[in-house]
Amino acid sequence: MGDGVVRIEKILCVVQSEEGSDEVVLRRDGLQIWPDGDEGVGMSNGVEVAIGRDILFGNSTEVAMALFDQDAIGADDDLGTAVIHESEAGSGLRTADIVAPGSQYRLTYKVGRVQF
Ligand SMILES: [Ca+2]
Ligand SMILES: [Ca+2]
Repeated sequence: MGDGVVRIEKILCVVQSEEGSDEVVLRRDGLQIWPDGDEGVGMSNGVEVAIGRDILFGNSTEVAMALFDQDAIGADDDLGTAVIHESEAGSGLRTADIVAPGSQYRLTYKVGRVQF
């Protein structure tokens, strides 16, 4: 088991997917990582929101952060995924774009090692 951890610092909405605002949630392996409640965070063009979640790599060498827009009717929209690698540890603050047809978001994160 690895000791890698990724800290998701913030997310920027570059291009929102729908009119008004998107209702954004982040998931890993189908489990919601952010935000805490059921309601997605309202985001529109140019809005950046702090996240501050630490996610352990565990037995994997990568973490896939999946972005969804919640919709009141029908299934949530898959807005794409950012794959973060444990090998990025120690390289400081990084960004990853999450792009889908019609939307773009940017995650800021850093990868480190758990130390006791
Ligand atoms: Ca939608
Ligand atoms: Ca929506």
